[in-house]
Amino acid sequence: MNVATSIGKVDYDGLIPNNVGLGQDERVKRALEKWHPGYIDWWKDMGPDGFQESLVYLRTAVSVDPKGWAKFDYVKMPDYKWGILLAPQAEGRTIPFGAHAGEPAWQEVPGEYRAMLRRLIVIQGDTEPASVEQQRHLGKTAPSLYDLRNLFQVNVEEGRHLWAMVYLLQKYFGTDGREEAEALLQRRSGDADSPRMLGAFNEKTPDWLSFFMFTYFTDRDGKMQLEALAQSGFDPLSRTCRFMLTEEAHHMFVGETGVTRVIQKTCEAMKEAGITDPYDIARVRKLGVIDLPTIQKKANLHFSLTLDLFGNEISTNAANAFHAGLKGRYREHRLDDDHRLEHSTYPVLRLIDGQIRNEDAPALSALNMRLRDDYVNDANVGVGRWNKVIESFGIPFAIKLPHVAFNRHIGEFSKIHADVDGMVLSDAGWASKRADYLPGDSDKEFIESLMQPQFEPGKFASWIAPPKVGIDNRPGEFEYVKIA
Ligand code: BYC
Repeated sequence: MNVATSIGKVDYDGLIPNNVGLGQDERVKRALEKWHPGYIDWWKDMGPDGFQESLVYLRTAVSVDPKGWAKFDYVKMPDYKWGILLAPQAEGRTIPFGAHAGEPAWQEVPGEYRAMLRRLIVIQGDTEPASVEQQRHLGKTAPSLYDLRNLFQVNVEEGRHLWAMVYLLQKYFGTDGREEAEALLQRRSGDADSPRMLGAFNEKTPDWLSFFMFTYFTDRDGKMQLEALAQSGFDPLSRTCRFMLTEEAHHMFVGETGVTRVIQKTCEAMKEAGITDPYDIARVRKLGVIDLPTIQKKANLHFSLTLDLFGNEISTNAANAFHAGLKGRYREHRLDDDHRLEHSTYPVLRLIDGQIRNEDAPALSALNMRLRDDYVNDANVGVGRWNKVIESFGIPFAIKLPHVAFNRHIGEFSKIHADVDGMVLSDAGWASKRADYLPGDSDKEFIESLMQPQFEPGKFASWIAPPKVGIDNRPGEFEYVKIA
């Protein structure tokens, strides 16, 4: 049997479902089995708070066939089958970019790039448990069983994505890979001594609107970074990321439709009450829905936090990773250039003499920016769909993504304050306007007051509309979580 056909088959019998032939790889199998109890301990300590005995209607990946890879059933979360699944190996695949473009893709770690590759895998791995930690308390205030189930689906799949990275560390990086795998279970989101590696993953996800914004904006960074890593010349990483992207799509769906449903409910309530001014915030809030300006503030916050995840505007790390053939561009294969970029430039927004201006930079150094630009375009598509909902109610309001210089903590613009249109502000100017742009204490208190659980099948909290269709086509009153 050739590798390409055997790889589609998932071995479900052992402790760790997989399509990587773990049964024949005693060393890695033992390493993962040793790591497993620590993972379960982490899940119980830092995964969803409560609900561990509840039966949750979850999808589990049972194949990597794009037409039918998931099976839906009731599962207790700690019994979820966190498997290791790689997309099928493409026969004859070559390295798509960089100095090694055109050479056969690596099946083993290229020695000269070992440290760089390990760092990329560790950073990617670190975000997965971090997001579960950030969301662990949300179950208690879920606006419906449908949403509760979606939260848990996202959580178990982020857990599986951790497994995906840990597999690569254990299989390809020996002792230091094992140490990194352990450390991934030790760091904690927001911990003063041992925080998660990237800024946005140490922030709080305090309420469900934040959860939807996070899955819309931050999971979309996940999509972009995974797309870039899916191009990797290191074939096992490419194949791992390609399958992760299949799951990631649902997470962004949860975010996009979540925000849509919040907007829908607000607009419906405003219409019913005859409120036409979206800035009549006190009256809108009395209806038990979230006013549109507050939704905009949450979008400003989560979008700007997520932009920080693209790193510095000018990055030698990014240039080196591309040159080495480890991390490509978004949809590298569709781009029509030499895929080496040694002589090309790319326009980058920079801070020049206190002004925000475009400047051409060497394309290799500007790769973080290129990915960020692709991200902003992608993020704008769903925002357009949110605005269609508002428009359909005739309410004069549109959600708008803030300027990339707004509220930044990494890169060029971390040195300045800018408003949502990219106008540079003095410290005093920022201090006086901040509350217009970002959620303040009273916004947080109001949202928190709405976060009351609604666990009756088919019912929804006051501030969110039901979804258009159920998960796995289940009817409205379906009991997505049997709470124990
Ligand atoms: N916070 O050269 P630079 C996801 C550090 S999300 C803290 O510009 P580079 C998910 C940087 O590490 C996707 N530190 O960095 C979503 C470097 O430090 P060293 C996650 C930061 O490497 C939702 C220094 O500053 N995957 O999957 O070009 C739920 C110089 O920076 C930050 C990846 O990110 C920051 N934000 O770019 C669940 C892919 N930014 O090495 C999951 C892998 C930069 O000098 N990671 N620094 O000590 C990468 O490709 C890159 O490391 C980054 C940074 C894009 C993150």
